[in-house]
Amino acid sequence: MKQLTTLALVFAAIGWSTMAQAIPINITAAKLTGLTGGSPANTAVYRADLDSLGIADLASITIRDNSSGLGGATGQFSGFDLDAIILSGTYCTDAGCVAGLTGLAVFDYSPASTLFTMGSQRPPSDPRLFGTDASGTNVDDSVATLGIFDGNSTTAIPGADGFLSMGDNGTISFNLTSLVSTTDLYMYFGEVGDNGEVAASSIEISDKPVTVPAPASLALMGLGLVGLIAFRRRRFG
Ligand SMILES: [Ca+2]
Ligand SMILES: [Ca+2]
Ligand SMILES: [Ca+2]
Repeated sequence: MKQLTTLALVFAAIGWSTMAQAIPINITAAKLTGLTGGSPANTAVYRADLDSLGIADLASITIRDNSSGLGGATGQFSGFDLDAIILSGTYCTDAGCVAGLTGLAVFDYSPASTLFTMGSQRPPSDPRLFGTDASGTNVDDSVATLGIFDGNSTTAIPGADGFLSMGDNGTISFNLTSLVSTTDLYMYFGEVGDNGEVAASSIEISDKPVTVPAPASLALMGLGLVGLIAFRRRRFG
């Protein structure tokens, strides 16, 4: 019995240790005055002060849509419409100021560093969300241009351009290409349409990259947990 417990603990430990050890911090963002974007220009810009949050070096940023099907358009435009996300040492109080900034070159929008989990579409659904590639599962940055506040705030096709619609409950994580000191650092991001979808979303930063646990790690951890549960049931009835 003791050997069984040890084995279960070892499996559980291996499972946990191979998963991401990130310590995410939920952050709040302030809406700036004015709007920016392409044509029409209705991108609302938000600012988060990343200094003094307990993370010295920033490794990843995660945004989750949790607008629960409320606000904004349907189909391929469902959910949070991300125009751009940048990091800068410059403090801005209005959207126009942010649109003129050149953000730090630490983003890579390819699937290697940008992990997108699409949310669901509200009917009538389209084959894929706006701003995604042909597979529908990754960002197409030639459309979304996530480094530039240039979104056209329209659902007309043609016309819509320059943003990614994440779908209801969609998630996007950016693993930065190098660590960034959070001293005097600001994050700015834009929501196309300024139609309330950003208010319910959550934003996390972490000093560790975000990883998708490999199925083998999860299976191993599951095996360990099952072992522990079996042991506890036997022992405690
Ligand atoms: Ca939307
Ligand atoms: Ca853009
Ligand atoms: Ca929107």
